[in-house]
Amino acid sequence: MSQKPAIFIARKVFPEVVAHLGHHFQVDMNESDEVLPPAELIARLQGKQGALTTGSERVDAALLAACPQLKIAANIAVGFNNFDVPAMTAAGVLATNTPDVLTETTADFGFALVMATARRVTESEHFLRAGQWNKWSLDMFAGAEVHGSTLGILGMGRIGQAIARRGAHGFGMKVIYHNRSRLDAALEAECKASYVDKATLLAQADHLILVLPYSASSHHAIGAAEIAQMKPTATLINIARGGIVDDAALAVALRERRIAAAGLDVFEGEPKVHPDLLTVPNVVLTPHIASATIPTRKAMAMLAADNVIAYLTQGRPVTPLNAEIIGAGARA
Ligand code: 8YV
Repeated sequence: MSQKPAIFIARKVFPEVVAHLGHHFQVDMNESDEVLPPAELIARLQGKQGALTTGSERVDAALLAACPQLKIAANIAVGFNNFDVPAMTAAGVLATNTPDVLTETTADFGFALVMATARRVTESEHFLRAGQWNKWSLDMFAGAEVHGSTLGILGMGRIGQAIARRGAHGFGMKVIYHNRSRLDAALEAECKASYVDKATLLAQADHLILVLPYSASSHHAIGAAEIAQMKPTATLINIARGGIVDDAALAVALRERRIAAAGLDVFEGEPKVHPDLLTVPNVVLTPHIASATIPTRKAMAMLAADNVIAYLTQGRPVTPLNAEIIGAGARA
């Protein structure tokens, strides 16, 4: 009997996902769950045909050259800015991500941050825990209105649309959005969202939420100049990727109250957080947990596993990013 192909799981995943993969492959997993330095990742990938990765592992030309047996890297994330997709395509290595399974969960969390930020939930909790609450006052932690306000969405993919539906249908918000391409009329009507240019979005949003992918062109899409165009009463929410916001400029703007508040789930250089963000009170900070429910994280890991199984056993991945390599362009 021929040996099963070998694969590597770069971070610890749920036992049922390991078992599922084990039916088809010899499975090696990074049990420590520490982020492996590139050289160690390369060492662990020797002889492996497939890898399950997360946003913490970079798959680039150097890794691909050093791992000649690798045929697929399946990201356990919808975002894939940790992949150099052109280098993967050139090397004939398949890239996959996990769209759809996290859309509604991530949109829920976007709204959690809108609510927590506008209504000053964590700031007031810190105050209470610190024993500072000794009387009630009319304006105590008075925040911004959510229902009936204007929700601005930058990036109108699946998650942006799910946020728009929540805002329009659940909270009676006016929803405006800006995106590289405009949605078709039927989808705009269903989301009750109106397309505007970026300057209008910045000027009119009471709550601006970022849901666009990170790339060289979205680096610092929100910096000091953009923040200056926002209302002083506005809130800014980033559930997309670190680097889309200039965190240093945001910290200054929050300290000087150029905008009211921010809610951030992602950071430039995370898991490090800009020290100035840690000292301003009007920011809600969470450690990249927008998709973190047990069912969704299991679904994401399972979809990544299914991509590896489907590609290595039948050549037909579920959610490929560079399907054009399949066939003649793929590593043998
Ligand atoms: C992931 C995310 O959990 O899917 C994404 O793009 O940002 C999160 O859902 C994280 O990137 C770990 O891979």
